[in-house]
Amino acid sequence: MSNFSQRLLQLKQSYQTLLTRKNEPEVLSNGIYTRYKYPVLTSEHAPLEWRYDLNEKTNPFLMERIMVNAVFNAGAIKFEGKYIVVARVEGADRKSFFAVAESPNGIDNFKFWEKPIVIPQLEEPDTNVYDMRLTAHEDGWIYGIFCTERKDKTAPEGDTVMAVANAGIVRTKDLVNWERLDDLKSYSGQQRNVVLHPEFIDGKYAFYTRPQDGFIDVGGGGGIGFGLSDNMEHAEVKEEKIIDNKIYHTIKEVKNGMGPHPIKTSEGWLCLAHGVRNTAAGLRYVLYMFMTALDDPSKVIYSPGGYFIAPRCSERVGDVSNVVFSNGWIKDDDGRILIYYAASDTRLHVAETSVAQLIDYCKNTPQDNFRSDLSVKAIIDLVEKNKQNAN
Ligand code: M1P
Repeated sequence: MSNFSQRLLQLKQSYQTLLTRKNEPEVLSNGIYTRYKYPVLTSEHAPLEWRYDLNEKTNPFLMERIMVNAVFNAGAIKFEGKYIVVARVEGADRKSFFAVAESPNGIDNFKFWEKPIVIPQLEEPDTNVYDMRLTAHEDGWIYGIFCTERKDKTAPEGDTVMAVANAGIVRTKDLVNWERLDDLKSYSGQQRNVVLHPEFIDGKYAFYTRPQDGFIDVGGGGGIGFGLSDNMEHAEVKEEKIIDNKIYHTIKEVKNGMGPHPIKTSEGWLCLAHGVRNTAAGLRYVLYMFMTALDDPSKVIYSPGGYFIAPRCSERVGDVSNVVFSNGWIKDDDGRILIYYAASDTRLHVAETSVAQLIDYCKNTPQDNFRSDLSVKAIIDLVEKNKQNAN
């Protein structure tokens, strides 16, 4: 057997082993959700055909011709009985793109479809695209709202960093063919972490937004906004009401943003979001939750304090360390919820929970009272309650 053939066999075998590896739940969870041991997608899951020229004549060393750097922040949807994620795949060239991967059970055996998604371009092409949120809207379309990033035309000469972020919009019926619609028009600066609500509100399309003055710094903007648009073809949010603000000395002191679209329950809408604070070691991204009223998704009714998921152990390390981020979750008919969260902008993980657990978490976790002495009081109240129960 030639070196080429032997190497190809080894590559195929190791790829197959990775794709068929069974995932394992953690032994003792916090009762709120159960993490799984292995990431569900990594750069190593990218198909060999994307990375290698498999012809011995044109690639005698069987070199990787196109490297994949990371697979992370994924939108998610249950589609035709399969658990589907639309992952952010980042090449070694730092360009992100979207690719569909499917699994029979949502926790392992994820496999990418043959080719990445082709996003049609507008007059001004996207430089970079990422973080697609999927919404199966009651109008019958599946929408993908993603961040489109372009160089800032107002950047002074020599500034090769300044960029402008906005929400790009595509829609599909089959997850294969995607129609590009106009980017979101809003009047509050730049936008990232824009999410489409699955139902009409007052006959209009409802968007969660995250207005920001600059590309990284939200500046005077920030918070999770809520606004309506008459249509999706030329989506325009004229007014944004901030429904969940960033707050001093909390896990969302610097900025925050909606995760996937909220999940409807009999007691309100379950919302998953990310909060960011600054530290001497850089920004720290965690996930947090809140619930909004069933008849008014812009009204927060429960706001458990602190983070819901924070980066742990190996999750803390990656290209952008100390980050967890989620833009996808799936609710099964039996109430099971799978949360797809990415670790440190590098790989994608899953945690399992249920509607009942998340409602209990949102309703019964003490809220943040913004002072150390009040956090101590919450613990002492719990100790007293436990003492009474023991007597
Ligand atoms: O690097 C962490 C995250 O930073 C951005 O999120 P936000 O706009 O809230 O700061 C996004 O680029 C996201 O993709 C990334 O994971």
